[in-house]
Amino acid sequence: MSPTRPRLIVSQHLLAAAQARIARDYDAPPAPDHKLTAEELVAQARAFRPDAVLVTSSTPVSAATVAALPDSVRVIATISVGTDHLDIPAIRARGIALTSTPDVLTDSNADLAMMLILAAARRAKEYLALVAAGWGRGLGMDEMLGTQVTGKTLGILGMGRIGRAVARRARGFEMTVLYSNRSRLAPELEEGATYFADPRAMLPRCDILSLHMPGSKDGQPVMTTELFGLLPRGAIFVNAARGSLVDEGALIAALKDGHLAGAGLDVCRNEPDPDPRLLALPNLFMTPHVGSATVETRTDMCMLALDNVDAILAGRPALTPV
Ligand code: 8YV
Repeated sequence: MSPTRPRLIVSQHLLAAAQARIARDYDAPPAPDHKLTAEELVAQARAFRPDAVLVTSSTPVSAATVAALPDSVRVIATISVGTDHLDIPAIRARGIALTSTPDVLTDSNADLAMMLILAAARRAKEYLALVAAGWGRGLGMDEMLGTQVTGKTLGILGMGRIGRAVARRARGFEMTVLYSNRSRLAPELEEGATYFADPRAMLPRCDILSLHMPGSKDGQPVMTTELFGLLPRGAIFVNAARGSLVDEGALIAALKDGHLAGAGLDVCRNEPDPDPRLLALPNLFMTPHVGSATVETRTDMCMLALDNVDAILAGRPALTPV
């Protein structure tokens, strides 16, 4: 008789390789054809009684959701590095193991942050619009000029794994790197970047500011009118972290009045329906939360989440516990 296979549900369809591994190793219902809401996740969990629940950052797991999960659930594995969609104390209080997928998405996210820096500084949205409209007329010597990136000063708010990966890339562009973080890093992790305990002291020196900190749970923004105001006129602002970090009204005002020359966002507050005022700005280059969206990285994220589930259900320690 074959041993009973562990039971698992997923909040959204995963990459084919991950779905094949699930089909091979688990009892699982067909993957959903849309991202499950928290209510749908709970309904499926109560009907199927899984040992493991795989979610992404698109499916919030609040205290109420945790309370409604059946006793069968032993592990929640989020396919994300961010955990702001999860009520961690509630998960812990129910004795459910929790894992995430750090490290495997660091490079992909840092690559995208560089793309946003370059796109925002070099007016990519306006150039694309011009070319899409047929181009039709050679630009003048002083027309539609962007901001040079090479050699500028980059400020990084949040110098964790991703912030440091952005700093490494910025050095390739001969940039001076400043950072602000809860605590100062060891010199081997700083790699020459200059630490500011108070971001307010760093911002006036930044030609470009990039956010790489976890999302704020209470929705309180880090970037307010006051903080945008501390950046020098003509600065570039980038956020590939979480939309909750930014007061979008303050960002829109700073982009409209030219205090910021441009911005690059991969995230916003009301995903996937951004404030239309953001989308209307010619100097805001935006991507749809795709920091980890490469074949390599999304494959690694799914496989790491499944490795974590395998470990926990086999009584071994998780590879990347939260
Ligand atoms: C994912 C993310 O795209 O890792 C994170 O925190 O936000 C992203 O990598 C996301 O989990 C997919 O919804």
